[in-house]
Amino acid sequence: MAVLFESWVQPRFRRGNADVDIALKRLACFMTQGEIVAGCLAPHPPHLVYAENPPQNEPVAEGGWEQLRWGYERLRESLKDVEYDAIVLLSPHWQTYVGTHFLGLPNFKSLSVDPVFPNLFRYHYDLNIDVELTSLIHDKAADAGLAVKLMENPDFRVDYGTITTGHMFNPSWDKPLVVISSNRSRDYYSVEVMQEMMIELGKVTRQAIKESGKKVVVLASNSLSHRHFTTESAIPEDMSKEHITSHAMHLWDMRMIEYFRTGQAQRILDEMPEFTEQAIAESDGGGLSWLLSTLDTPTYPATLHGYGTIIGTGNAIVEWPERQHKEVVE
Ligand code: 2X7
Ligand code: FE2
Repeated sequence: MAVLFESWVQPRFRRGNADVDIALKRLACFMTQGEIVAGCLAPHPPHLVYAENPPQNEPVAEGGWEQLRWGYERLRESLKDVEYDAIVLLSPHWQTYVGTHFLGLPNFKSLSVDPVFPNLFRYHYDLNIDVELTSLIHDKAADAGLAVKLMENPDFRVDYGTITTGHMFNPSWDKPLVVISSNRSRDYYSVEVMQEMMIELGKVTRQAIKESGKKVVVLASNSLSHRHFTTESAIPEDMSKEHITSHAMHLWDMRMIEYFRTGQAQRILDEMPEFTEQAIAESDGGGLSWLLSTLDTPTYPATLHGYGTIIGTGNAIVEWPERQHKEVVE
């Protein structure tokens, strides 16, 4: 398309001027290149959906976890006037041990039940997939030497991490998704190996989005510190029982948030092994490393929309407004 645009416009305006030539090339690229409009950390404890009482979820709650739900409200508000075509999401609860998988059919519809909290989350979902963008990312990842697979079983049950983040980010479900599994390379190898693979996956995701010509939001669906309480209170939404599991977990969460808010993504990547191991963090699924890589390791400050604990785990809702930090295309 860029080539077509250039061939149409050049004879009309060019007149042998090199500056005009370069300007036209840039314009042609901007017209056709896809972009990431925002990258977000968008955690998925099912408690958030439970507390919202949407019609799709069977259990009924008396509210709860408002700090985080208001955080999601602020994130949605921040993006309400931003145009985009698709949401690309990596969930740590779709766990694949041989490579990275992608939902590969146009639609998935069924009931998603949280195996640990079936009392809170029984959600009837009906979600659409951007198969074109999925295939582009999948093929690029394969070309880069990553093990990948398209999930084309129509009866496949989508995990609650994908559904919760999908619902809290966009309750109307009116945008197609690209859903990426969490390759458990951390379990077989180490945080370092996992992160190397996720950084590569992030790079090819960014490249594929640019080539697609689409505007996209990328979401890493994970908590920060991830040590749960071992028992649930009689009323799950009783907020007098909710707090971080330990001071050490709090310190790790605040350290990560400080890096988010001061544009220190490289430091997060550098400290990922210690963070993941000491805070039992849900970054073990690779989502956070992948997200930062899709954003080209940002040096600008992210916006913290909310922080709160859920059954003792630490959760931050964070937005990197990538649309305000576009690189100049040569
Ligand atoms: O998946 C989760 C989670 N990440 C954190 C807290 C509670 C439940 O589920
Ligand atoms: Fe989780």
